[in-house]
Amino acid sequence: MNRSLQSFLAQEQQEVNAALNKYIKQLNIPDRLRESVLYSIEAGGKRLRPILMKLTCEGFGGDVKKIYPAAIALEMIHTYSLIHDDLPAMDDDTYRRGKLTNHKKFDEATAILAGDGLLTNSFHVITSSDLYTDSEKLFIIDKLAKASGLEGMVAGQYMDMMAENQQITIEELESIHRLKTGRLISFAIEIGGFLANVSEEMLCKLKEFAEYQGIIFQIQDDILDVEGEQELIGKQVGSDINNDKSTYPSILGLQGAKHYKQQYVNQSNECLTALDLINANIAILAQYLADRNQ
Ligand code: GRG
Repeated sequence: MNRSLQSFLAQEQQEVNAALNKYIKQLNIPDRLRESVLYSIEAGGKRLRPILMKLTCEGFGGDVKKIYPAAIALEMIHTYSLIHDDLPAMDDDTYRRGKLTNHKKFDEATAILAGDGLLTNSFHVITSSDLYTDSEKLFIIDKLAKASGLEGMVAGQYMDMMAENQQITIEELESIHRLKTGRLISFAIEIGGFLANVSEEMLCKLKEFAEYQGIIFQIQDDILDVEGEQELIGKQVGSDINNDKSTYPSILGLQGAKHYKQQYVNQSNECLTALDLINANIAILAQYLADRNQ
């Protein structure tokens, strides 16, 4: 990664972390539950969704300060989804981001409640903000609930669980990930545009770009899993990668998945040229996300 992008991302991550900590630390939470929430919040997430929101808002000339409550809410929902995804009833994982998962560090009940609390309070971050008008609050909450709820990420997670150990087509895989991973990424990009007051026409094009970004993000995630696994096998180290699930490389092969991703990158780039952006930062981030190595 180029050094200026690396330091830019580090600086943005710090700003998001500070805003998240500030919100959570002023809440009156029982000690152990607070510890559990902060454990996952402070576990070193990349904060890519808030950064996507910020650069989209900035790219349309918006006031970037306005993204923080929506971005913090989004990251809280993302964190809840990871805590619950790791539970024994779901993926039953021991490690996340190189650390023990929340339920392994604390206990299952605490991890479930930490996730529940993050989800519920994400809406409070928005309602309690003085940066938004009432109608902006309503718009953001409506979009966030739809993106994360029963017709969004939760549906995608359910479909993913049901597809375990099943042969599925690339179209079925894609419809899972459009919901499971794509909807929160799309929310980030759309709200970045909304807060910069983009026109209806631009918002429509932006949604198309956002959908491509969600898919590209997931394909790259799957590619990184395979490459990581190959590296471990090369070093003769045991790997605990879950092979019960279909992925882009398991259906298309590693090279096929890379080629498939490139087609989406090309379509995403076409969308970008149709957007009235005042700088290239979102394009630089999109390129980085497509090629990221972590
Ligand atoms: C439990 C309702 C519920 C949903 C869980 C997001 C999700 C749905 C599961 C996570 C499983 C997974 C590995 C999905 C692949 C893409 C993804 C969302 C990866 C994690 O996002 P990053 O890379 O994570 O942005 P960090 O750790 O950087 O925050």
